[in-house]
Parts: sequence; C-alpha cells; structure tokens
Amino acid sequence: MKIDLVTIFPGILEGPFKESMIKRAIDQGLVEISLVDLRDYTHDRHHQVDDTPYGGGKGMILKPEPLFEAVEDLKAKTNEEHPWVILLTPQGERLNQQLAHDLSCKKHLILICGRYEGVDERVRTALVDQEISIGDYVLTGGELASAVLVDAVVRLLPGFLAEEASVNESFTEPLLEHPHYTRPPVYRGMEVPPVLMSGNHAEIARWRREQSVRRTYERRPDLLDTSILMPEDEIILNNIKKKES
Ligand code: 6GU
Repeated sequence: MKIDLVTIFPGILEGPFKESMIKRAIDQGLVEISLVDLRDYTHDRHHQVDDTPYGGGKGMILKPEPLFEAVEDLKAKTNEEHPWVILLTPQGERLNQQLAHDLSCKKHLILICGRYEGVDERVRTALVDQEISIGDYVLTGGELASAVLVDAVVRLLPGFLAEEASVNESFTEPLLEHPHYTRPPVYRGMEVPPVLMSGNHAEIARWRREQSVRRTYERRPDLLDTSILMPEDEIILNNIKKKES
C-alpha cells in the first residue's frame, strides 16, 4: 500500500511513523508513507496556501490551486488506476473499524489534512472521493486525525499482525476485551483471579467470555444492541441482568 499525506505541517507527522509497529510495517515494505508539503505546490514568493473567505468572515481557507496541483502530481506519479483521495475534516463520515477495514483494501490513499476554517468547496466537490472525521470533537487540523487513520488502517494490512490477534479483538468482534493480568500474582494486595492460574483452559475461556459480555453490557450496551450474540453469550447476559434485578 502507498499512502501520501498532504499537509502544510509535515513536522507534525514526522514522529508517529518513526516508532514501533508502523515503523516496522514501513521497514518490511508493507506500506510506503510519504509526507507531501503543500507549500511545494505554490508559485508565489510567500508560498501562500490560504486566503480570506469570499463573502467575509473570520479565518482562512485553504486555496484550491496548491491542493489540486499536489493531488494531480501524486496521481501522475502512481501506477494505480484510481488512488483514493480523502479529506480529513470534522464534517466527514465518522471513522470506525469497518471503514478502516474498507480502506485497508485500497492500494493507494492520498490523505489531505484540512486546516484553518476549512478548504475551498471546489476541493471537496471535484478532487476528493471521501471526507472522514475521527470523532465528534474539534481538532486544530487534520494532521493528527490522519495519523490516527493511518495507524488504524496499516495494522489491518495482510502480514502486519499474527492472524489471530487482528481478527479476535474488540470491534471486529462485537464484544469488549476481558481483563488481562501478568506477574506478579499479588501486587499491593491486589490478586490475580485464581481461575487464570488454574491451568484449566476451558474454565479460563468461560471466565474470559463472561467478563467480555459483562464489560460490554456495563460500558458499551450500544454494542450489544447491534451485534448478534452467540447462544452462550445470551445466557451469560441474561444471568448478569437477573443478578441485577
Ligand atoms: Cl478529520 N479534523 C479536525 N480538524 N477535527 C476533527 C477531525 C478532523 N476529526 C475529528 N475532529
């Protein structure tokens, strides 16, 4: 996969891809990530990327010309038929695991990081394939949002994770994770549940499943509304509800 990030602050994005798992994915050749400085696509002395809004009002708007030229240049340099152009903006469709999975199937993503009060509307209508937001809060720009998107997408690429880990996990499965413990068995008086040290794998699996269902019910009941539970999970859930009443 190839990912281009178009931004006026490439410095913000230099850190996130230089460490840990995403770095490894880059080193392994699973993904190629390029930071593209929008100012490289200006032609004036001041490298102006923004301007005041027609009709008045506060704030600055990203100009269309540098964005069009940057994206067209990136498209001209790729072998891909149709690179997928995404604008990161609070007005976009909300990122979730399904969307991350859909994007992980694309061969080439071009991510435009929005800034200031917004971007010229002609960029949205004529250049962008999809607008994406990472949640209902306001950031100063799309850079951090694009780093979140890249992280969520790259970890789903084939060969990134051991098969089991990526599939059997919160939000692919409809349930939240059960609690985890490691050594020591007692820390500051807090004990590891004995079942986890029993060596009885069937018992451990049952305990974990119960904890997952309980956690989901307590913290994210909305996930239970939309997911199809296995019959064993329905029984666990009914027991939890019975004990409550
Ligand atoms: Cl993509 N951009 C900005 N500026 N704020 C956001 C966002 C994006 N997603 C959530 N908040």
